[in-house]
Amino acid sequence: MNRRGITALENTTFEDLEQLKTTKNELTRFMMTYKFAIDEVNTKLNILKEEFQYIHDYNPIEHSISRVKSPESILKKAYRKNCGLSLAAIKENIQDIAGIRITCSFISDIYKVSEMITKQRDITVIERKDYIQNPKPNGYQSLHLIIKIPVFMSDRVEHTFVEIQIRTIAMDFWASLEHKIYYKFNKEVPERITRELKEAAVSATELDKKMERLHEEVKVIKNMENEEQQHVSDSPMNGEIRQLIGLLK
Ligand code: 0O2
Repeated sequence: MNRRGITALENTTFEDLEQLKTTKNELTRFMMTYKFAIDEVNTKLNILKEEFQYIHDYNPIEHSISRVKSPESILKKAYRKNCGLSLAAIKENIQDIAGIRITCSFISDIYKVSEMITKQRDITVIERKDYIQNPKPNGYQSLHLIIKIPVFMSDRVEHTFVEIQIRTIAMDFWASLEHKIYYKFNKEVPERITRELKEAAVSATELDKKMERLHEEVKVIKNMENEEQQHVSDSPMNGEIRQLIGLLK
C-alpha cells in the first residue's frame, strides 16, 4: 500500500467503518431482492411446466435462463439513462436488473406462456412489447414483458421489476448470433452484414411458421386417431371382450 493509502486508513474513523458496513449491507440486500424475484418467477414457471405437461402431455417451454445484471452494467445503464445513482433511483428506472429468457417450441406457445404468467394475481404487468407482431428494423423478434412481483423479505415487501423475454428457438438462435456479431464488430456492422442478418431473421420466421403449421397438422391427425380408438373401445364387441378378460382373471 502506498503512503496515501496508509494515510487514508489512519484517518478512517469508527463511524466511517460503520457507514461502510451499512452501505455494503444495503447493496447486498438490494441485489438479493432481484435474485429472489427471479427465484419466485422460476418457481411459477416450474409449476406451469409440470402442470401443463400433466394436463396436455406436452411442455410449451423448451428451456429458460435467468440472470441478475452485474453492478457494473447497472451503473453503466444508470449513467446512460441519466437517472441518478441512488438505490431508489436505480430501483425505479432500471427495470431489467432481474431478467428471465424463456425459449418456447412454437410461436403460439409464446402467447400461451405469456398469458399464463400475466394472469397470475400477484403479478402486475408494467409493459408489454411485442417484437413478434412488430419486429425491430434489424429483424429482432421476441415478446418482452416487464412485470412487478412482490418479494417478501424479513422486514418488508419489495415490489420488484423483472424483465421476461419469450421467444422461439429460431428467434433465440438469431438473437444470440446477432448479439455476437454485433459485439465482434464493436457496434459498427457493415451494411451488407446488416442486410444479411435481416434476411436470416426472415428465414427464421419462415422456419417458425412452417414448424407451427406442421405441429397443427400433427395435432389434428393425433386427435383423429384418438377419436377412432375411443370409438373402437366404446363398441359393444369390446365390452364383451373386456368381460371375458375379467372372467379369465
Ligand atoms: P442485455 O445484455 O441482453 O441485458 P432498455 O435499454 O431495456 O431500457 P429498450 O432497448 O427499449 O430499453 O428495451 P427492449 O427493446 O425491451 O430491449 C431490451 C433487451 O432486449 C436487450 O437488453 C436485449 O437483451 C434484447 N434486445 C433488444 N433488441 C435486441 C436486438 O436487436 N438484438 C438482440 N440480440 N437483442 C436485443 P440489453 O440491456 O440491451 O442487453
